Amino acid sequence: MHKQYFFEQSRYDRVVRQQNKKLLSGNGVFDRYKYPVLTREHIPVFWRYDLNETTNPYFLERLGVNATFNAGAIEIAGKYYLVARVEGADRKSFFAVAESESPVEGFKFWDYPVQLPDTCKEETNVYDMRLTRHQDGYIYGVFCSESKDKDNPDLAAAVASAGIVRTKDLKTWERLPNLKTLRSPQQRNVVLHPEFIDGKYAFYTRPMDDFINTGSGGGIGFGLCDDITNAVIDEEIITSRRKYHTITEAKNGAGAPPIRTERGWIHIAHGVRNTAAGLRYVIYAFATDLNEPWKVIAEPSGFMIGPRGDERVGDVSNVVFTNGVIARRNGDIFIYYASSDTRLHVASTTIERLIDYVFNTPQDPLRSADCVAQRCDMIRKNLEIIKKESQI
Ligand code: M1P
Repeated sequence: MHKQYFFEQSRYDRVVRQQNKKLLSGNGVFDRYKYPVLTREHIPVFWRYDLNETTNPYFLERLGVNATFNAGAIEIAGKYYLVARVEGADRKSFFAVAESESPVEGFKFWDYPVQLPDTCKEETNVYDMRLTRHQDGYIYGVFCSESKDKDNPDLAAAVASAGIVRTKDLKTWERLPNLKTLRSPQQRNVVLHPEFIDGKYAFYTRPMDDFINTGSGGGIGFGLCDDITNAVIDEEIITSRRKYHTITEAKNGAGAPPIRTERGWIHIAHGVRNTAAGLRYVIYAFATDLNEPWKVIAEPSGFMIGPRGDERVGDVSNVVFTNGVIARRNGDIFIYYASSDTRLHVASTTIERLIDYVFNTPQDPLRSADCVAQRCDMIRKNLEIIKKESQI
């Protein structure tokens, strides 16, 4: 073996053994961690280098990896699994399972990436899998299936639709036909709801007029289909709506499947606004009714997680994005979020804190004058408390 192999391997070993640390700078809603849970340094050496000294005498990297990000997440029998988006140096993304005994550190990729059944010949790229443990007994993966738009002469024109796979063990994947939404030409950020609604499968969708712009799509959609093996949605209704001059003005999209709580379904989603520096992606939360999960019942103002520090820098800067959450039975919540389409982090909270955040944080009053009045109201009450305490 080339001596450089041992150097690369020990660097990899160091990265996967690195212990993570909860940072103390939390805002009460969630805590960040010091190190990302997946980076391109987590990619095994034997995925990148040809280790045969005859065919690779200079130990050159043959198949580079650019980034590991946007991961679906699931806990199975006390272990934590991330189905990450791995982007090769060739720009194509694929899925790979990383496993750990801990939700915040020690994730190691399995020996081989996921080889999805190649049933969709026009598909060029796949990414952003959401994992749903469904009432029907399967674990579903819903992801973006991207193809060249053959009707558009622009070389970059693409079509996004929702691919669907299912599995019981993350090892054997059955590919089902892509979701068809009869009234929306393109779809990305589609998530399967974990329970049947009136005996039907329910999807959170993101109707879009074209590949980048949501256009007339009013926000996160919701639609029902009878048969998951030939999933067709006719009507989509809008749940969390995009609003002018808010964090969702340009786009929004569902994250992981919603978390069932006694107060309602809690959704952790992403919102996008435009700026002079380009699109800015943040993570926000809202709740919907337990029986009618398309009806928004609480929507705290602003974002929950915004890109901070090093998170702001990467291939697509100023982005935080989530498509994976693990909600443990003991009330611990782990939110896996990627920064700047480059690496994957974890944030932790608890179900009690999340419920308090979603249901008791005031709503966005949508106008500066009302926002300042809202803040002044809290300041006035706080100053009274401070005054009273200081007199004791
Ligand atoms: O580059 C930021 C994100 O852009 C897309 O999200 P959306 O469809 O809301 O614009 C996705 O391609 C996502 O993968 C990416 O992180």
